[in-house]
Amino acid sequence: MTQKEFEMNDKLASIGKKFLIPGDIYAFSVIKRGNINATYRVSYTSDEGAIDTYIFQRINTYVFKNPVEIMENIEQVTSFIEKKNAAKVSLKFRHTKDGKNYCYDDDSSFWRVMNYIDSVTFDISDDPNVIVSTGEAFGQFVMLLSDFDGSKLHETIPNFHNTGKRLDTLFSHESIAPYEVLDVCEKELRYIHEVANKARKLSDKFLAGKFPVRVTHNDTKCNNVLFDKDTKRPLVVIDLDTVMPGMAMYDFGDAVRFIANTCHEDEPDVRKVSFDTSKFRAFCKGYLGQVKNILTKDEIDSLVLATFSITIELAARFLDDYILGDVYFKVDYPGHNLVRTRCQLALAKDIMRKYDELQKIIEETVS
Ligand code: GN1
Ligand code: MG
Repeated sequence: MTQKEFEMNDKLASIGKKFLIPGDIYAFSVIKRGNINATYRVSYTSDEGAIDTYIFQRINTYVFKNPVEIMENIEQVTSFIEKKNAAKVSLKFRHTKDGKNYCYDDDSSFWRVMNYIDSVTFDISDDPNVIVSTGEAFGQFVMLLSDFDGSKLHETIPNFHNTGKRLDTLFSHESIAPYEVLDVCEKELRYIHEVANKARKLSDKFLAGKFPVRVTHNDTKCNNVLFDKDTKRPLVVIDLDTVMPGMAMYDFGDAVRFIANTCHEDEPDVRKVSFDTSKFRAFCKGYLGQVKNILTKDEIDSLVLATFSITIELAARFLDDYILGDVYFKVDYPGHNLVRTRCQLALAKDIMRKYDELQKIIEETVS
């Protein structure tokens, strides 16, 4: 072990003690999924020699200003779902001696620990069955929470999917950014300005009370669904940090922006980026199969615009973070947020080109 790994091992061991985990750490590794929190897979050996594995997460408190509220939301949502769905796998958080599902470390960092679920996840999949199943999993999530009283949830990141506000924030930072920074992203900013009114339409309408308020996941990337290794059936939806009241269409849009992209979210070669309509069709089949009788016609009619809007929203968030110097999203190299922006914009342009075709696929799937 390197010095750094030794230190991490000690840190994880001290957190494990707070969550009353018996035995000693046998191995740990960093899980590189997610752009915000730090996640570790940690295995313990008990005195009897058995190995138990857990997920440890340090919550990014720059992003989540009130992590205790997040844990309260998650507790409420997971227990509500568990009651309805008793036989299924569910996320189980460990508790400390004083009964809390989180702890603060000596350096005030915020930690939680949950059971490790033996499973697989997909960042990209060409398997239509996996894509249909991802749609089913997110559709079922909305359905299971359709009678949950959203007013009980904390709005942990206010205006999270308020596209208009996200764009205004970007434009206000643009107005004070140094020339050298603006010079490299001039084209990207120009396109975002061009489409801003279209992209903000749905979230403005939502804020005006014209769409139903649903309990939504708000981060529906396909790698937030755990699948059974053998059957490739979905086991559980994870990453409930951003569960809040919101628009159903944005959950749909966020999911297809990720799963129907022919590339990873941060593909540097934008010529490879396109929106795969057959993947879109497969996701629609799974998702709408679950929710078509719950969503209103107005919501269904807005699914394609939501897909475009959230793609622009993400581009705006990545670009804003690039301009601010990478304070929000984790980056692997300088300019990573600009690469992500360009990838999202290439995708948004392709969604625009295929707009009518996508609208038709929705109509065919619900009929
Ligand atoms: C962040 O860290 P992760 O992957 O769960 C972000 C999402 C973005 C996503 C883009 C709280 O989610 O909104 O869509 O990156 N989460 C937060 O990959 O901002
Ligand atoms: Mg997330």
